[in-house]
Amino acid sequence: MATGQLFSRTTQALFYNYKQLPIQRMLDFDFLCGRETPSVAGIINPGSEGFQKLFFGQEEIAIPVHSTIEAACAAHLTADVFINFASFRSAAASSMAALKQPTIRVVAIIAEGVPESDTKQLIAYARSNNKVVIGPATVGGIQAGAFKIGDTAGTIDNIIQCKLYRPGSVGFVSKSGGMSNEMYNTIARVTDGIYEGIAIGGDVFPGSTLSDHILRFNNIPQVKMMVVLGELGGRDEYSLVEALKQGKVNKPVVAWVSGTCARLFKSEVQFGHAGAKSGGEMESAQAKNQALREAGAVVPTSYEAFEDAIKETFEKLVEEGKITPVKEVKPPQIPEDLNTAIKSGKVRAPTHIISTISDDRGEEPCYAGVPMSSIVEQGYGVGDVISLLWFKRSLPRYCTHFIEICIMLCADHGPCVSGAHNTIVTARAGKDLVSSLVSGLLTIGPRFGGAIDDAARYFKDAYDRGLTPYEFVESMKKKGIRVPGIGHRIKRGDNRDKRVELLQRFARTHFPSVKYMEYAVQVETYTLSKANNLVLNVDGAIGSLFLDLLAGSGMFTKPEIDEIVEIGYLNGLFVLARSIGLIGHTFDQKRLKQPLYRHPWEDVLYTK
Ligand code: Q5B
Repeated sequence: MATGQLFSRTTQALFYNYKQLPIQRMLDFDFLCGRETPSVAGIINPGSEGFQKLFFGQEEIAIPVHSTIEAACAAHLTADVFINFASFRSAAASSMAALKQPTIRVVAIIAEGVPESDTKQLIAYARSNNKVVIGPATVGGIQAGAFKIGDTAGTIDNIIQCKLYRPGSVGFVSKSGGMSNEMYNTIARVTDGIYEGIAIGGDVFPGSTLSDHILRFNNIPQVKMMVVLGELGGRDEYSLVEALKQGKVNKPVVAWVSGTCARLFKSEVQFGHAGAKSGGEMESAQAKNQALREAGAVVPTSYEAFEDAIKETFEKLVEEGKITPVKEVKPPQIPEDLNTAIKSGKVRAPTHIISTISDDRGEEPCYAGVPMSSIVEQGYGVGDVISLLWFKRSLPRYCTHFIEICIMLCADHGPCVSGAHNTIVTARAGKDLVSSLVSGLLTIGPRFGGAIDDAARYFKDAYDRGLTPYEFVESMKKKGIRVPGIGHRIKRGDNRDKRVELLQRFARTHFPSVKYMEYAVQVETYTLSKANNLVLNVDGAIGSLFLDLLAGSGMFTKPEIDEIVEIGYLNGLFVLARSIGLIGHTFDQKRLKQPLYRHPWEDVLYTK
């Protein structure tokens, strides 16, 4: 890099603390300038690692995220600028850590309020190690068409207006970041634009000074003239006065120190920046302007005349042939963010998900249009919530009560059933709640608990087609299919399942019709005549009774019932219910501190 140059079109930075907007603005600026590589090589987000997706033009790129400065520097050896978006509390420590990295050359500190003693240490370390600090309390800086720090120069529209996407001939340095935006605009209007602009920050002790940058600009061949915007307070401008007097600056300098109005106040005034306060006479804007004027800088009589002074200086350099104004180039258009474009009504985008059961966008979530507050205030139960979220309607109380009974009766059936056994073994293997739960749930299927849907399908089909129980069971036998909902490992004709009896009793009392259930009972009578274990089981009872609920409640059309049966909603009742028990078994095992389960050899038939 040429002497004096801080940045180039290949400069890459490490960005400390993930701030989506300034990083995206840097990348948008890169795209506008036609950079080939993104100017942000990596992000340091203490405590997290991975990648952050951002846009580079139209493409999405993944920028590595590192948890420490050391790791980031080791991973990105050519990234020599450190942009520090840490808070004022941690900015000094992280800046010092960055300065100590051999790969880091420039540190920009954005935070305002960094303790002055800390800043002094940073300055001392940077100077003795030939490094540059910009800030604290700065927006940063920009090399037009090459590299931009964070939010410098504001929005893309402003950057385009200020022609910062390509280099001009003016080196600009100011204390204020806000005013630098204003000046980029002014300079773009009356010259061929900025080559480089730096806001040194408004603290009493800036990491680098106005004169540091002016002397640097003086060494950059592309910079033909310099513009300085100082402010009252402090003595920084006098080092520039000295440099001018000593002939260290041989390019025209147009300068203005703002804050001349301070004299209108009777007492000392503190302006926005920590360093901008009317101190003694030497620190006044008037005195500094006069000193700069006497040292050879072009200093207008007022801020209003600043623009003309810049214009005249530029035009003179053009006349003298010292500046050949740069040719205008048309910057590429930055693709607009989808969200912004949608908000402004410019584009429409297809959604990727369609959902009809709940909505969490309003003041309170709604289940099938019913707000949470109504659910609570009107005393809805789990059955009502299920009817809203599964069936998208409020079912009559006897229906939701029936659903709740199903949930309660199927919540558990002891530790020996397939699901509970799996859960217990998993919990004893030291696995967590979710693993233990799902290992039990995964056993639910055609033999265990998951026969409700098939029971409903086959009973409905047989009943609707008018098959006698004999014809139905025998046709199933011919097809080699066990009748879903029939048979149990421990229940028998003379030891019926109490749960089945309870469900039947409830339905006979409350349901308008129990025709499917009665059909299932007739099927059971027939199967029991074949074998004593072929009872109507809990799956068969729920399957057939749910058909009665669907058909008898008057809440569902025939096609809706067909769809519910076809899709298979009803195993959901067993899954939901048994989750309660499986969770209980997990806690039970953990509470009992049960060791790893190993099945006993004696219980295995080893054979060849
Ligand atoms: N046979 C449930 O069988 C079971 C037959 C059949 C025609 C049938 C069996 C079956 C259909 C699926 C079903 C839900 C596997 C059950 C539940 C939840 C639970 C569990 C708990 C809880 C039991 C002996 C003879 C054989 C078979 C014949 C059996 N079932 N014929 N249709 N449905 N049912 N599942 O006792 O001639 O000797 O070859 O698949 O509805 O899971 O508490 O434990 O809450 O946790 O092992 O209640 O019925 O009888 O296989 O030795 O068969 O009966 O063909 O005839 P078993 P197997 P054959 S409720």
